[in-house]
Amino acid sequence: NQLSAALVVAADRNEFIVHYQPKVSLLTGEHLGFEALVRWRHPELGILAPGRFLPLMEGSHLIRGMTRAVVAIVSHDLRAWKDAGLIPGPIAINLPEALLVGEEGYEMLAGAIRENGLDWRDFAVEVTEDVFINRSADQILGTVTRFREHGLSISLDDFGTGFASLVHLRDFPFDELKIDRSFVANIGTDIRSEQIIRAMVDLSRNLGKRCVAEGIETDIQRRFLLSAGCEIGQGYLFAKPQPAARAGAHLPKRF
Ligand code: G
Ligand code: G
Ligand code: NA
Ligand code: MN
Repeated sequence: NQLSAALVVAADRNEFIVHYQPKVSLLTGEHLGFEALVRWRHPELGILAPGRFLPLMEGSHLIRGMTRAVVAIVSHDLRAWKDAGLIPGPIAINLPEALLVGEEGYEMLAGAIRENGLDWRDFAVEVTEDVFINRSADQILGTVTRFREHGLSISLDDFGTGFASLVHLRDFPFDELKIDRSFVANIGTDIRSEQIIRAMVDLSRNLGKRCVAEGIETDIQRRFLLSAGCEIGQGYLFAKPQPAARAGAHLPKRF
């Protein structure tokens, strides 16, 4: 269709942009880092969310070009923030399956770090559960292990909604588990969602992983998560995903 045709040239036309959403301490509100979230600035339709176009890219090389654009934009913004004495924290890139198998994803980040004088720890990587539809933990272990050897943190995203089984939790060496916002949305109304959140927090703690909750919109949700033992979160309660200029406005400064 028409959207797919326009998508083919979107990367070359610099139509992909990045919004940043902070990860914060649920106790103090302290800024801990960002997640980079891609948007497509479509020439006629305006800014489109990933739900509108990522599905059209699945299994195609286009997602690699898009990710390359995201990494370039994030590297540029990281450089500018660091040069201004700001502390953006690690910026998490959502890496698609296509870039977790083979060398390309690793080389993409390594190249961006080299070219912009950045550090590995300026980045983090998020992997959605869905990579395990087609891949075993084994098949992405090489790339993930190399990232981790540089001290870069790996998150397992959208936990509890997709295809990650307990076997993946056992065999896949990640650092952070992200509780999907569908569970968080039900805090206060659905006791089962609350019990599942408690179990996920306990599971991540027992495995020695950090736990991050997504989609926190209310103080009731924030306080429930803290009481369950989850100490890091993202959501509209703190900040929506925003362009760099606005996202950078409240960053801690180096003295
Ligand atoms: O930005 P939004 O809240 O609409 O994000 C929806 C989903 O799109 C998120 O779950 C996220 O995993 C995915 N997503 C956002 N940015 C990127 C990106 O740069 N690359 C990939 N592969 N997925 C992304
Ligand atoms: O797919 P992933 O979970 O990585 O992306 C997060 C998505 O959730 C983004 O599309 C972002 O815009 C959205 N999001 C972030 N915070 C909130 C929130 O507090 N409430 C809702 N409903 N969506 C959120
Ligand atoms: Na993500
Ligand atoms: Mn997520």
